[in-house]
Amino acid sequence: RVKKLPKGFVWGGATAAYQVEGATKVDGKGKTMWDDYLKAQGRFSPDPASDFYHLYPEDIALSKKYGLNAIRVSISWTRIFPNGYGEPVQAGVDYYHRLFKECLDNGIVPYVSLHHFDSPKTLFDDGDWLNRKNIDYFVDYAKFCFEEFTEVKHWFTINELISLAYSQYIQGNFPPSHKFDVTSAIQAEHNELLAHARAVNLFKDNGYDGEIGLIHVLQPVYPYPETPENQHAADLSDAFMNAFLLDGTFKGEYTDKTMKLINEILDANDAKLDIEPGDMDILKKASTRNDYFGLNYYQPSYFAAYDGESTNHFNGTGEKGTSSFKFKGVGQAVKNPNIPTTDWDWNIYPEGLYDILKRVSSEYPNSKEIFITENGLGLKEELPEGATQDTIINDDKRIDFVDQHMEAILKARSEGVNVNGYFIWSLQDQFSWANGYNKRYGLFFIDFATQKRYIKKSALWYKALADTMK
Ligand code: BGP
Repeated sequence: RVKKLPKGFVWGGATAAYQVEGATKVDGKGKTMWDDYLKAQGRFSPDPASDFYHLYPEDIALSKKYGLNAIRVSISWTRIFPNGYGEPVQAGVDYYHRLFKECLDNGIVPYVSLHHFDSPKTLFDDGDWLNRKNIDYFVDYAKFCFEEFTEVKHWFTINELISLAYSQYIQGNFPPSHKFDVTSAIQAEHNELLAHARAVNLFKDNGYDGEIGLIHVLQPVYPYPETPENQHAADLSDAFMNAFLLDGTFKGEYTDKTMKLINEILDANDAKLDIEPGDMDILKKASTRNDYFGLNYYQPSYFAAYDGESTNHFNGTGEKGTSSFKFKGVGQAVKNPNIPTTDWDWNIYPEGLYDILKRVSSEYPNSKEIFITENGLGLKEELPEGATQDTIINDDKRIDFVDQHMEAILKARSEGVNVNGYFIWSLQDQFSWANGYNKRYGLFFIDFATQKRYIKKSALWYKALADTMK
């Protein structure tokens, strides 16, 4: 379907430190909020993950070979500051310099996030983003990175503020596993926005060389079936999942329209949001200073009205049809029978990406330039019997998925949306926070037992499209 990439298109693969690095106990690294949590849960371990800490040269060589020109990585805060603050650990600093050098030497531009779901354990125990002290520590850590890693020219502050807040305090599938704690969720969102805004203001005030933005995952919410009541449920969910964060980031205010919906949710849940004097000035100042916007897109949701108590089941095993989500004062997620879903009940709807791109570009012009920083398809995949290093693993479904989403992106682009890059989630197979090792997304297959890399057919497809830019 997609025949050609625009010249100069950023064509990358995405990773996150904790999902790929492994080596969680070496070189003075401090614990994140995940280490003890995963151990107690006993389902899977963050070691060795994709052993990227040691094998990054292999993955970067593959990236080069298969036509990528960029990579998303994140810095693990606790490799540098084991407790989140204090003296930096040289071994951690050195590792990231080596990694960035390897990328640059191979023509792979690193796009670097400072925070991808891996809060330091000490700060997590002290309230994480709910504790405003955390914001100060984050800004100190950001400042250190901006001044130390001057070879990095493309920064993102925080990855997916909503997923973190929502998974920690609503869905309950990230530590500390609270369910429907609406006060904490909305407060965490606001505080993370502040942390982002302060880091951007610092970056611009100090005139560091490079560009900066943040990453939101956006999930358009459609009513199903289309009735006025269901439309209202969809609007409420949209305010909570998308509009609140987009407003805070690119308008520097929560608009009346958004706050009316948010207040309806807060009232229904006896919840409150605490905005301190000066907060909105910080957001306002940063709102025009982002150089670009990282947009992650996987799926839309379909919502219907609901007036009972909150309950949910998170499908973290890939047993199709087991998820449910009913949120008091918002609505319930429903299945649209016309929309295919994955084994993890994620809706497949490429047009949703087109819709959300058009919306961001018209409603949030301060987003300036957009990169799709994650998009991809999680599948259960196995190494075929008797596979050798030459075996190509067939993932036609993934190719079809990415192709359709690229088509949506290029259509939006042809209509004037300033979208200039795409990072597939994920570069190589890695572990999934709440799903473990059987939900694979990579262009490159990893046999986690041997750490051998194998090529998937999608990598060949990726390369063929890369060649159209030549
Ligand atoms: C995003 C995260 C990634 C990644 C991806 C896939 O929310 O930024 O870290 O995990 O989603 O999600 P999952 O692993 O739950 O399938």
